[in-house]
Amino acid sequence: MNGITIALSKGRIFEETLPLLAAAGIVPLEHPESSRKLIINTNRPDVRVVIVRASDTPTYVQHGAADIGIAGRDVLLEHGGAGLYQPLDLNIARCRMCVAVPVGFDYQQAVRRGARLRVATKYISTAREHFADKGVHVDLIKLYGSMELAPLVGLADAIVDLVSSGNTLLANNLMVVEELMTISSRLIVNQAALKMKHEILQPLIDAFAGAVK
Ligand code: PRT
Ligand code: MG
Repeated sequence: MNGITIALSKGRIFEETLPLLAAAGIVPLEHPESSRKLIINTNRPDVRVVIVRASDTPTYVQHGAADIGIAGRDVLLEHGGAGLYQPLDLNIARCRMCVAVPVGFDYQQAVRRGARLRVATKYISTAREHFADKGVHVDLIKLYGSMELAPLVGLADAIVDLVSSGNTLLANNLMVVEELMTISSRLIVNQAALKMKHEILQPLIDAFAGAVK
């Protein structure tokens, strides 16, 4: 394609990216929730948007199937970031990555005792590194979603998950016992595309930079 392809996930990232795109003069012609289309044209004939799963965004950009994309720091840490240029923290889709346990579970005591914790998470690499740094022995259990359920049914002692309002933890009688990091979404750019399509991409990156809150 002569123009550029932007990879976005639907939901919070798509919604929070709309104002940034608008600042760059780009308006998608359809909404992914209502149209169900995976390739969405914009008001600019040289710019299109592809709708991908949030955790797949870095893969599309790494392989050049999309020139540019927006992905959470959580997703980028798990992906590793190979082949990606990450020029901007867009400060959108903000949350915190936390360790949470059932209310009443004495996490500090379990850690002090040197007990082997069973931790369920989607974020295996990030969790492994976190507990290794603390010298805590863990058995990591990979899940793809609804981590909050795992401690409630005895699959795990703790979870590593994202928390924004805290309502999901509250509704499931869980509480945060540790914060690993704050999370926001970053602009990611295919390194080859940045050179080949510099004339289209650089003004877009500049417009995004100017619009970041
Ligand atoms: O939903 P899907 O399985 O397709 O993928 P996804 O969950 O990775 O995508 P999406 O669109 O839900 O999230 C995209 C990105 O948004 C993530 O990669 C994060 O960087 C960011 N983000 C910001 C969040 C949240 N806030 C968030 N609260 N991603 C997920 N959550 C979930 C969290 O996992 C937990 O289940 O929301 C729940 C907690 O929310 P509160 O408000 O109850 O605390
Ligand atoms: Mg989700």
